[in-house]
Amino acid sequence: MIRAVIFDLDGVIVSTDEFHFRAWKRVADEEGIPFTRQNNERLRGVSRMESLEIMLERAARKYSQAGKVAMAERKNGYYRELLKDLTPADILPGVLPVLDDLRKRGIKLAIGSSSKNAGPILKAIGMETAFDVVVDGTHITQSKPDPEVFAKAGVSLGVPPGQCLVVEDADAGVEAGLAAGMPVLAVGFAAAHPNATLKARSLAEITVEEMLRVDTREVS
Ligand code: B16
Ligand code: MG
Repeated sequence: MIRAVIFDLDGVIVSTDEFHFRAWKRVADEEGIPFTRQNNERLRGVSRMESLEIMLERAARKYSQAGKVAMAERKNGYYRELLKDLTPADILPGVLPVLDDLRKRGIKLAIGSSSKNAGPILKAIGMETAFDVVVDGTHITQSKPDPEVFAKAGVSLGVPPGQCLVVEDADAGVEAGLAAGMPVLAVGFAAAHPNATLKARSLAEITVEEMLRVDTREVS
């Protein structure tokens, strides 16, 4: 039986995944590094510095550690500029009705995000009190696909892993949820992941009954 749902933030609750892409693209263009939307898919769910390393795989030159840190900070500055325009209108389709329905059924709600910007993002979309627990990039040492973020959220909620459903838009996040021993609903890009427990194009295209019907015995 599912007693809690742990939502990824970027790309599941809010469309900030597009802002991440635009900020990385701006840095890549400045550095003359080829970077496409398809390249960007591998950055979903992984930390800022790991994202940078993936982007630099196509760079023609090597960068010093200090140069990399400066580049990651530059990207975050561009990203924070884009976040200034964030409003509740950026909440993705289906999110509010699903949260409302889950809450009415007594299901606990959490955020499990790799982002260090999760606090300001939740505030900008008016959802800073919508979740019982928020675990984000400021609370973890290992980013997805490591299970740390979801394991911590489960412990804070006081719900065993097999009774927490993870909702993710990233392959790395699907793997993190499964590694934490939790069933995973994959949405968007991640819906192509072969090991996802449930799949949907978005939260607007799945019912809460379908989400809660997941057979937790299949998850080890
Ligand atoms: P920041 P999520 C992740 O958030 C993003 O998907 C990923 O693209 C980003 O690199 C990571 O957060 C770190 O974000 O630079 O804001 O700390 O999808 O796990 O909610
Ligand atoms: Mg995400």
